[in-house]
Amino acid sequence: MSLLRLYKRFRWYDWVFFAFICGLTVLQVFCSMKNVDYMQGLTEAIVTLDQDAIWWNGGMMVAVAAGQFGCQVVIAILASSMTASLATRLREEVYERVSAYGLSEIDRFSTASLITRTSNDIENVQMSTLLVFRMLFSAPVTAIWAICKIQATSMELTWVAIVAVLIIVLALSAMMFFVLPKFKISQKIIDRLNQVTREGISGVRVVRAYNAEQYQNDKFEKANDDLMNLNLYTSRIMQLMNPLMTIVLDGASLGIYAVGAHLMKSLAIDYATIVAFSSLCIQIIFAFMMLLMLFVMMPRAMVCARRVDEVLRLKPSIVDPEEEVLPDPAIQGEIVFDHVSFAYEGGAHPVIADVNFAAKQGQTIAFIGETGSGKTSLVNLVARLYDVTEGAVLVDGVNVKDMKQATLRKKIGFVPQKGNLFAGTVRENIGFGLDEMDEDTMRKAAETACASEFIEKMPEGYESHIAAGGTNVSGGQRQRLCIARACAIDPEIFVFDDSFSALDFKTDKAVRENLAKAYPNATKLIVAQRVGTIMDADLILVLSEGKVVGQGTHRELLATCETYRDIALSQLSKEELGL
Ligand code: DGT
Ligand code: MG
Repeated sequence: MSLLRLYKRFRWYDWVFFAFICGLTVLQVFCSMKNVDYMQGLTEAIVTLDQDAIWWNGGMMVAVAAGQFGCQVVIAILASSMTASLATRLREEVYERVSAYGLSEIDRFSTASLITRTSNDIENVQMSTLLVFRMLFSAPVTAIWAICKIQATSMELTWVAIVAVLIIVLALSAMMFFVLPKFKISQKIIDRLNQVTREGISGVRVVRAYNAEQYQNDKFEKANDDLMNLNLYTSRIMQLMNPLMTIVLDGASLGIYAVGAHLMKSLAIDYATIVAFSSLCIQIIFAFMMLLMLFVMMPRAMVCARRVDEVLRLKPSIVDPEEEVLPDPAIQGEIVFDHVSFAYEGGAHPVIADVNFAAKQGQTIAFIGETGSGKTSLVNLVARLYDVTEGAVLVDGVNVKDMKQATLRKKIGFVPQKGNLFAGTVRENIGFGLDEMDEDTMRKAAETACASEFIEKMPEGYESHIAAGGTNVSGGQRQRLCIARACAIDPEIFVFDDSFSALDFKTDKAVRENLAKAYPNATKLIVAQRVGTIMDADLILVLSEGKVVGQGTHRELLATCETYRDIALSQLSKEELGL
């Protein structure tokens, strides 16, 4: 079923190609049957030493063989182009679908599995579809045509053919019984291998630091060995196919000549008929083998198809509304949390419970609280990376669910807690996602983030290369580049999720002052660990286990909120706090 659903991606012209393939298949089988006739004629001619007939039949055999070859070439070209374009379309669609997924859907499949599904699984679907197009039609046509032809010859010889086919069917069914269950689990093992490989490579620093190479290697070897054993098992069984086929074909020929010789003695049949019969018999056995091979290959293709189809059918949970509510252009940078609660999918407890606050344009709102108190989860809701479970998040007076995601995210300069950079130049990273960025915007962004000084010291300045994930710059530099990236879009709202933690106190202060100066009208949401970073905020929310336990300015909180006072006193002296 899943396979058929994937086949819906074939375009109309693919079906025209398919019709051609069917037509050519019939033509090809016709040629091969004609070949047998001419072979029979040739044998007769050789027996009777009829020179003209030898030339005529020999020539015709070459001609029909050429016709058959031509058909096969065209079928192969059509079928490969159909399946290759199907695979391309599927990959494109899967990639687009995965890009549209929210974080919760990606968690559900796991990254490694999504990669196997986009690459290996689609490839399997492609290869087996190719096989289907080339065999599914031609094998039965050949078999039926050949059977009709041999029936007229002799019952005794027909029995030899039937026995040979029965042996093939039985042997292949036994083979299927052993390999099919293995094919079904192979994709899971490939998923695991991918996961271990990814983990080992991306976590290489930690692996080194903990001398865990052997531990990781063992994990890899286990997955690798599992895959090897499975492949060995299936390919050993499949390899039995070749000798088996030779034995059956030779046995059938032998049987036909033996029975034929017997029949010839009683003059019921001539030698040429036996030659033709043996050739037809081989074609029938071959056709059955191909059909059964298809049955062996198809279950694996179906497993792969189901896995691809699963990805395509899972609708992203975060989608654009049918009708967008446009915010009033006069309102900018306003954020309201109206009784917001949020729980992760599968999580037992809400990680955000009944949070209320409102931010006006240009204000700075800060969030502080122990680790795991839900700060990241809270600011993720502003950019609608997850949807709230209860209540509503309003940006510029409109519920974020009623806004197109692109409209919403254009307003927000988001600096995630785990800053990620992409392979490319510094310029490309700062202008990430922008169609174009002029020199001034880039420099202003870099200067605001205090990044210009170290960028200019790099050998090629703004054209210097950044490695994937930003692994060739320091943690603080990475944070500053992420801040610059947010500045470059000149947003209405900034979200800084713990973005100042890797900066020294001086730079931390400088960046905040630059931001206030360069983007005075932008609303700033700041998650911070250091009280010093947020002391001047217009509103501070103190979070504990997802609940707001204090809300107000620094002064107010010092007076009223015990949790805040504890945090503040653990970092600054009484004098510094003015107590
Ligand atoms: P931090 O960054 O260490 O200071 O901590 P917060 O305050 O940013 O905490 P947050 O929002 O990352 O996590 C709050 C709780 O939610 C915590 O108990 C772990 C849980 N949590 C975080 N991310 C996920 C997730 O992706 N899935 C699930 N199921 N739970 C998560
Ligand atoms: Mg966090």
